Amino acid sequence: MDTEALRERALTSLATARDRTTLLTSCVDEPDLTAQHSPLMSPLVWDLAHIGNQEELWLLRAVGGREAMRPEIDSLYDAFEHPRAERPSLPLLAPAEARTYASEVRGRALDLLAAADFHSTRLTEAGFAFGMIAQHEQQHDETMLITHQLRKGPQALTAPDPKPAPLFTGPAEVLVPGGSFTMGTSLEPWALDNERPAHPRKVAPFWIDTTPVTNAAYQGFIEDGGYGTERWWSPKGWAHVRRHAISAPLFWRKEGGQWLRRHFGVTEPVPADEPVLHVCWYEADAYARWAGRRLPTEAEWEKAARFDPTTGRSARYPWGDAGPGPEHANLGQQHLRPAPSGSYPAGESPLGVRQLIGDVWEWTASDFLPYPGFRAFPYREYSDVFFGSEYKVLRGGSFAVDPVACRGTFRNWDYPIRRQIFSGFRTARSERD
Ligand code: AVJ
Ligand code: FE
Repeated sequence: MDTEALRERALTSLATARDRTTLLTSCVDEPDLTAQHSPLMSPLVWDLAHIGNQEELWLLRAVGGREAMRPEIDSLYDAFEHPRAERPSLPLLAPAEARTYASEVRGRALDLLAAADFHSTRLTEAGFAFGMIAQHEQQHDETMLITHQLRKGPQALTAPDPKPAPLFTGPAEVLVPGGSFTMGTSLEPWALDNERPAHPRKVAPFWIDTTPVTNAAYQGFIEDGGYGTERWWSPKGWAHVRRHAISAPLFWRKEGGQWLRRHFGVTEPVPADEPVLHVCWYEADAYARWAGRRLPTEAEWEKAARFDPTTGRSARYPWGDAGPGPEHANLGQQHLRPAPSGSYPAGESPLGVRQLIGDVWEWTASDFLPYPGFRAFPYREYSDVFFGSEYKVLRGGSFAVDPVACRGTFRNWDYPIRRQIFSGFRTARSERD
């Protein structure tokens, strides 16, 4: 993309993010914005001002060289100074002030964008800082959508359901050839530090599910006594589900022999053909073992998503290099749920794997680790401080992820106990098993 196309993309990406932020923070009343709906989450009004504060830090101050607008609020919105559970007791900006602050920052950021030199520094090269800030806002929009899902009370958000897709009748799994492929990227202009650099990675041949594991399949595990059978679980997973008496995905309950779930304020029968949602890594890992399979490694997932055996190269997305359209993937909160497993034929990979992008984040077997040659940029607190064995990698994005923050190389991570996130999974097996 040339400079003016990137500038245009930055402008529309920032505007799309702000429209979504506005939607998520205007569909509930003021007490709902300042309340903490779960100790796992910030009050929505914290996310709102934090979005503005990060934009001020990176665009106005780092790129523009401006003075702090309100230096006294920086520490309130520093995610590392105050854990989420503490945030409601801070002297946060009230909703109206937070909105004004974020929109003043935005006005100045757009002035900068119009004049920014996209070649002068690493931060502005190809518009990176603007793309990073649009992705940051969209990531917090997903976080706010999780807060909405956790919130008690009547439905505040609506969206049309995904179009019903013809029943998927293809094979249940596909064989991905072994050998080296290119993992990560050095070319994608707005790829974040942990996706870089591109490097060769060798993977042994493996089979991977063509579609994400469905609620119906997951119910098979439950009805077979999966939650009560120690041998399906890792030792830590077993201890966790015992200790917290976990016996189904988050938000599920059984009533009169039927599984129901609470979904954005509405109780509904668990939809049999949708990808399972709101499971933790331990549950995904146990299900896979019960099914005689395992979770794919992160490298396997990326090879399945990007490797084209006819060209031998890694594409940006499963369907090729073109950006996601509504025919490819369920992204951007266009719908408030994943589409049935087997949807999006136009988004399948060259080997025929479906829904790798969008619908549900997919747990992988892998810890969150840096690629060889990793360099923290522009700040260590984005990725670097999280590397290690505490976090598991999720790939592919959910229905709540905007296209600007989603690609075949994009990496997400969370604790293996987390399940308020829009997480599901698919399974794999080694060729020789
Ligand atoms: C990449 C989703 C794990 O929300 O903690 C937002 C993204 N980083 N602000 C998170 C992020 C800083 C991050 N995740
Ligand atoms: Fe943040």
